[in-house]
Amino acid sequence: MTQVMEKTNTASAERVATVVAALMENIRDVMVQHKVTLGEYAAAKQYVIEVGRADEWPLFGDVFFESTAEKLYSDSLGVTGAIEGPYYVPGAPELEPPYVMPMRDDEPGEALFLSGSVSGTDGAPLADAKIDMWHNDAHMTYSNIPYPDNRELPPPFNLRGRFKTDAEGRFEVRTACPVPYEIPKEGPTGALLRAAGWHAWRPAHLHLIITAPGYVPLTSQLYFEGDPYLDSDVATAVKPGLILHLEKHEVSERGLDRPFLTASYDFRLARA
Ligand code: MBD
Ligand code: FE
Repeated sequence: MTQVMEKTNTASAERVATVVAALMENIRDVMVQHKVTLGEYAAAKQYVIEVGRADEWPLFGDVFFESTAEKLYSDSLGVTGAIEGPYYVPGAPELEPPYVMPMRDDEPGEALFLSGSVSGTDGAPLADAKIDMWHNDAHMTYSNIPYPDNRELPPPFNLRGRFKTDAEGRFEVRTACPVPYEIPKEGPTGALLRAAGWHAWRPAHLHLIITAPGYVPLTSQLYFEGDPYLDSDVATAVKPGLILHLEKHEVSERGLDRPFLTASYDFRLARA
């Protein structure tokens, strides 16, 4: 059994010495293998300067490297999680049941009821587990996030909310079903994707952080079957176990005057 990994924002001096040495050696190896020119070195140096100037290191890091660290971490715990990504904002509104995500009266997108449960990896249902969920709107925009194209933002904390499991460890929340998401392309991260010939899409996804006393917090994402980007997520963060089956309901029930979707997922948390 591998040792459970720490998630705190630290790195020991010993690890830094080991990992940084390996990193530098690997970069030099690539330079030698590909006979990188001085001009290419200068362009690369300018490129990383631009990433910093555009304040895109959070985006760049989470798109290209977070999934690798996340998989090592989740595997060490025996859980199925996914990357947090760059757009989590703490302090989202605490919802009251029946849970409906904060949204505009005319919020575009199909109504989605996400239901499910939270339990320990041992199967114990977790009552009062906290779920913090956030996702983009139908215009591919996250609330509270300044975009490089200075687009108009939805109201603060739109489609960001916190809710809890009931006494049986179950929950249901209504939201506006997210759509595939193209990461900002105007900045240096987008320029690199273009240069490499890669698209900038993530499949439609919900972000969630689940916490319960005595358990290790779980950061995860949920995706939807049939999404065109499941196999080519720019952030390489899709895991088969996180893809939901969407049930379409044509009849109007639940007080909604239009068709809606339902999906369900059971979260499993490792003991702390
Ligand atoms: C996102 O919404 C996201 O989830 C990731 C990983 C990167 C950029 C935007
Ligand atoms: Fe996201």
